[in-house]
Amino acid sequence: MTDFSDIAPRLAEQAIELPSWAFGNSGTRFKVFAQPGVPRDPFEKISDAAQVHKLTGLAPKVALHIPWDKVDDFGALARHAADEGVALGTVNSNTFQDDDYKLGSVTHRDDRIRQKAIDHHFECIDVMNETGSRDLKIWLADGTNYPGQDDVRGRQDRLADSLRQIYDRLGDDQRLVLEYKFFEPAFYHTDVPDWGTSYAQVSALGPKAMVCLDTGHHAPGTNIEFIVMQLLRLGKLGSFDFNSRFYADDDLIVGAADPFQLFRILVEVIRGGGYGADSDVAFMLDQCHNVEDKIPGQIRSVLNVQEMTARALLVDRAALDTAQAAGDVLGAHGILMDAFYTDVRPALAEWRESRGLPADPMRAYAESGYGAGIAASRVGGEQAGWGA
Ligand code: PSV
Ligand code: MN
Ligand code: MN
Repeated sequence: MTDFSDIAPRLAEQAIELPSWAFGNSGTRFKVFAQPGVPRDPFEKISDAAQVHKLTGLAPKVALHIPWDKVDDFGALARHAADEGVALGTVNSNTFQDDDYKLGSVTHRDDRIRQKAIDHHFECIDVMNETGSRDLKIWLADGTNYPGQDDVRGRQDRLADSLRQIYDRLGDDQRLVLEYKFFEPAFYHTDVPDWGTSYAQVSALGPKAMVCLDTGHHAPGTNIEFIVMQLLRLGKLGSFDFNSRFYADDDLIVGAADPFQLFRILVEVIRGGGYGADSDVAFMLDQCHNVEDKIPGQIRSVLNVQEMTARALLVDRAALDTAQAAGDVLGAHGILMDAFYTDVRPALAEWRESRGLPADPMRAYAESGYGAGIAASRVGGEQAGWGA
């Protein structure tokens, strides 16, 4: 099997973007549990996210959500991020918390409402111009609840037209990533339900439009790594939203529900050239920490991705190719499983120490006193946006 020392340099190429909303209060439609010390504004969210990077070296960027993270001066927010040792990343639009969008946003039949949704994306691009962000991430709540409620073909055509207008506003170095989700909040049909629809829409737009794959947005049993392979093969995998699901869009800690699935996904990412400094695929988390502490929840998450990345890098590709070519079914399977079952945690702890990072970032955070400090100094933290 491949030796850890062979893959160590490649681990330094890992960068995982954190969602600003992971640091605010969140919950379900049943209850939002307020936690002491949650950020009172976007500046404090960035400061919390920076702790994750400081202790792991894995999370150099923070994604924003507009209008949740709207500030008067985005240049000042970007400078604050730089002072904290991180940068601002993907800008997420929001067309799902306004009464006007009850029946749709960029797919709406009413030109006024559709234009309002398009204008919101223009505003997001203005923010990107100020923050230096590359990616505009579009997740749409658009869909219907009942067969016959609306003409799904017409909605798809309006979606294409709206995306075209948004795409045409992008700068040369900016991208649009279109996220799909098979249901919720719409329950009969969703306007971008699957990778095929997202792929069809972004392909029509051009090279700066890509697909965003959120691991929690698939039906149970879906072979997500196959989708990863296909999108990489087609050159259209723009970004990941990583999280875990047991049932629906649970937004739990990545790698908690099914570490083997995360491993399989990362094997295909590496196989397809989606990992590392030469790749444009953005690794993001899209999670909420409803009942656990948020900063350590994010630390655990990036460590989980790192552990599975290390195991995926350990796959002996040459031996695997040989076994596959020979039709050695169990041999090939065994080579993959050898890598998966390798406990990389001690080697990763040493690797961290060799780079001046704490061997155990979870423990280092607990001992840092940061959590107690923010609990004492911040009163009246803000709602992250979910479950209000
Ligand atoms: C809603 O499903 C969602 O979780 C999407 O995954 C988005 O990426 C996220 O919200 C933030 O808008
Ligand atoms: Mn998502
Ligand atoms: Mn989601």
